[in-house]
Amino acid sequence: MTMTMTSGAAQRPAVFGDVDRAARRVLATNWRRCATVPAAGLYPHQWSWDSAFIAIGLRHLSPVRAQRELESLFGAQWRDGRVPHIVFDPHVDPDAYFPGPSFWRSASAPGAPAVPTSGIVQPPAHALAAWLTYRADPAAARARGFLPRIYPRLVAWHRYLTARRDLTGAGLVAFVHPWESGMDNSPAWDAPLARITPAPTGDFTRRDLHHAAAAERPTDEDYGRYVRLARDYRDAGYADSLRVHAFAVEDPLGNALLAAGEDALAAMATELGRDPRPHLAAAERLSAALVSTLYDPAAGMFFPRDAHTGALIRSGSVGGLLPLIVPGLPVAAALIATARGDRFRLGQACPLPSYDLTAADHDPGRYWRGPGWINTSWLFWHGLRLHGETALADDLRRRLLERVRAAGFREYLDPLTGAGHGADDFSWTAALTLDLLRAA
Ligand code: 2M8
Repeated sequence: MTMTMTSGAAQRPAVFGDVDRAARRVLATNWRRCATVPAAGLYPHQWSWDSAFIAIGLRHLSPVRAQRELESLFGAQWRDGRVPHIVFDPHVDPDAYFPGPSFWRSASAPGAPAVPTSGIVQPPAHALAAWLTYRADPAAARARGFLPRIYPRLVAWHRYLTARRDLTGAGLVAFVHPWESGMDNSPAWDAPLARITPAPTGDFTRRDLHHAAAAERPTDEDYGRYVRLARDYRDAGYADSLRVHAFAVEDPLGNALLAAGEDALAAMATELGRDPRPHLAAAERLSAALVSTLYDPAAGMFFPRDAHTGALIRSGSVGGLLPLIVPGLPVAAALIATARGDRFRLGQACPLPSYDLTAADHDPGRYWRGPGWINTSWLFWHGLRLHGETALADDLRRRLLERVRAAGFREYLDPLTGAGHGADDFSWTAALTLDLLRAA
């Protein structure tokens, strides 16, 4: 078990006391009964991988609340094991967010929970988050039976992904919608998306533009394609096959989170007196498949693979560096060298840009096409520590905290100037800041 823990002795420089207080306030304000919304106006429901990152920060404030954050998400798990990317809050106006419950129609899907949800998924950051949450206060977790409750649900979630989403037989999981990757409008998806005919703009009403500037969000054309793909999946009864999914990509970050998650499940199994070996074997299989299928030695990074064509999509997304979170990854040194090079400028650009700084279409203010995000930088920081790169990790942590102190808890930042973009008081920015402030 090689996982690095991020909890432990508080080392909060006094100078960041205000940041700490403000981060706590954001998480308190964004808490709704049993879960945290990513941002009050723009994202008024519970999002899947947001909750994982939020739990990683919440565990320092209230381990029980962090457990509840994950439990409420897994309370909406479908019978086939999928964890929906959005769990809708029935107390919120159904038209506050598009696409809402009436679009996804989960109530008529087989095996969906009573609460309305979407039908797609997001990257599996949950096992890692659950293990870190458990470690924050094992006694409180044991008193609530947290692991016995969450472990089988996490196992079912990973089983859904490995059994239903290995669309090419390569032993890797495919995302079937850009929203599933969490990096919605990444340039990496431009080529596979170009094959999709956008739904006409008259078919839907965007709500995101009520809360954020159009120049910082996906275009209408992107949205039209998102709508088309989600509608086709829904109309196929959320069945998984290459025939249904016109868009299908094997994504480095998603598969890396799954591998790291299997490692976390192994630790949980040991804690529960079960056999950890199947999880360790799964982690090794995933790690080997990642390297043999998605790693490009010439580029020194991973690329997604189009499941329809079998070709790598050679686009410099930060996701291609994030397999660094996989314990024992044999190409860690090459990833770190790439991060320090011109494309990502680790040590200068901060947060790590979501997309290659040298690319002609790098856009420092538009969502996942250039800006830096705290969650992906947190993952890289976690990976640096895992691979013993303490000095680089400490430097990244210090730079991230300085950026947040200057810009506030913004959704994303210009990686060169530090200017904030997107939503304010964004939950995972606040939560992961709290975690960085408490890193031992
Ligand atoms: C963004 O995605 C949603 C759709 O899921 C949207 O644009 O409306 C992404 O940044 C995603 O990674 C994130 O989980 C979500 C909520 O913060 O917002």
